[in-house]
Amino acid sequence: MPQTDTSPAAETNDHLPRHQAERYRRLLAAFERTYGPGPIRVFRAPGRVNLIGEHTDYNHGFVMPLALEQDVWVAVRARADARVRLANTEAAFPPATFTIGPDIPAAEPGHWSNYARGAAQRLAREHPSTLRGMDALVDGAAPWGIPRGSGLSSSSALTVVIALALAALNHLNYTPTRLAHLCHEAEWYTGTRGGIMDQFNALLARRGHALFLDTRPDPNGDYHFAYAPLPAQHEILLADSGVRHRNVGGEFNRRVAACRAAVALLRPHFPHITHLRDVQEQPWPRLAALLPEQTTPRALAERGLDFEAPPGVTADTVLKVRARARHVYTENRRVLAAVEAMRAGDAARLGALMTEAHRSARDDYEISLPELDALVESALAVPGVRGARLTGAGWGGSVVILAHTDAMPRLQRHLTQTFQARFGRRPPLTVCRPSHAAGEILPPA
Ligand code: NG1
Repeated sequence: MPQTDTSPAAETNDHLPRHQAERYRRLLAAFERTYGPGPIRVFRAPGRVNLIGEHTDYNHGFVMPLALEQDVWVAVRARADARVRLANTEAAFPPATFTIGPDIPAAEPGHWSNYARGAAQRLAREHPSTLRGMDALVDGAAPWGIPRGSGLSSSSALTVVIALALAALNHLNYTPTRLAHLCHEAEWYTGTRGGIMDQFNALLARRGHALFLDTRPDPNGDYHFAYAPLPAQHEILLADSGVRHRNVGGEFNRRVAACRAAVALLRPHFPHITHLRDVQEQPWPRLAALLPEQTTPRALAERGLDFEAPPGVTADTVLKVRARARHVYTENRRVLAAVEAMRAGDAARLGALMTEAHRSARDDYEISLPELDALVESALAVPGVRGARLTGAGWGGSVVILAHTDAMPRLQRHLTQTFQARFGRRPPLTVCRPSHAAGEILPPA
C-alpha cells in the first residue's frame, strides 16, 4: 500500500544498544573538549544499500533502497549567530567554518565540509537571513560509520544529518519528504546531478524493510512510496570491492547527460516527455528506433534540440544514448517486478531480477568494474544465492547479494577465497540488517 508522509521530521528514541551508548558518551566528551560545556543534541542519518533500481532516480523512475545500521552522527549546539563551526572525530577530515546564507562559498572540490555547506545553503534559500548557526562535531568513524566511497551513500547521510540538525535547532517543521527534497537539491552543491533516492531513504526508511519509491513527485510535490518486507529466511550480504569511487564530476554526470540527450531526441515524438520515465509505457523497439547509438551536445544543438548539459559535460562529450536509455527503461521494469516478487515472498524471482540488473548496469550503463563482476559471479556460484548486483552509482563500491540464511557461511568463505586469489586482498563483508530513518538520538538512560 502506498504510504503518506504524516510524521514530523523524526525524533528517534533509539533505546541505544550498549556499544552505541558508549559511542554517544564519547561523542559528547569530544564535543565538550572541542567547544566547551553546555547543552548538546545528537542526530543520526543512516547509509543505504540499493536493492534494485540504479540510475533511475534522476530519470524520475523507481528505486528500492534500504537503510543500513552504519550511520553518521552529529553532536550540535545552537549558536546566536549564523556561523557553522564543523569538526570531525576523524583527523582525516579537517575542521571548517562558514556563515549560513543563500550563497555559501565552497571549500576545494572533495572537501567533506561541502556537504554541510550545501545543506546549509539550501535551507538558507528557504529561510533567507533568519537561520542560526551551530557548533557541530561529526562522527562517522569505523566500525559504526558508513564506509566512504563504498556505494553506500555516506555523502547523503552527511547532508541529511546536517540539514536535520539545522532544521531542529531552528525549529523548522519539515515533513521528512520535504526535507528529503531539500537535501536532494542540497547535494547538487557539490556538482553532481543525482536523484532523490539516498536522501529520501535516509529520512523515510523503516526497520526490517526495503523502501519502494516512485521518484517522480506528483503535482503537489508529494512522493508515493511503500515498504516491502525482505523474503523470509533470506539475508542480504554486502561485499565491498575496496575500489573507492567518487561521483564528484566525470562519469556520473556523463550518464545524466546521456539520459537528458535521450529525452531531447524523443521529445519531437512524445511532446509531454520531461524525463525518461515518461516513455516507460512505450514498447522498447519503438524508442530504440528513435535513439542513435551515440550523440554529442553539439550535434543536439545543431538539430535545434533542447538540452541542458550538467556540470563537466562539454559540447563534444560522446553520449551513448541508446544503451543508457535501455538500461533505465529495463531497470524501471525490473523494480516494479521486484516489488511484486517481494509481496509474493518470491526470493528466487527477486534474486533473478537483481542479477539481470547487474548485467544491465555492466553492459548498457557501463558502470561496473572487474572487481564487482568477480564478486557477483563468485556469489552466484554458491547454492542458495538468489541474486547479486553492484549497488550505488558504480565504478567501485559494493555488491549486494540476496541469499538463503543457510547459505551465508559458505557464501562468505567462497567470496573471501575467490576474491583473495584473484585480487590479493579480502573483501570486507557485512550482513545487512535494514535499519530505521534518520532522527534525533535521545540520551541513553
Ligand atoms: P551513490 O551510490 O550514493 O553515489 C548516486 C546518487 C543517487 C543515484 C545513484 C545511482 C547522489 C547523492 N546519489 O548514489 O541519487 O542516482 O548514484 O542509482 O547523487
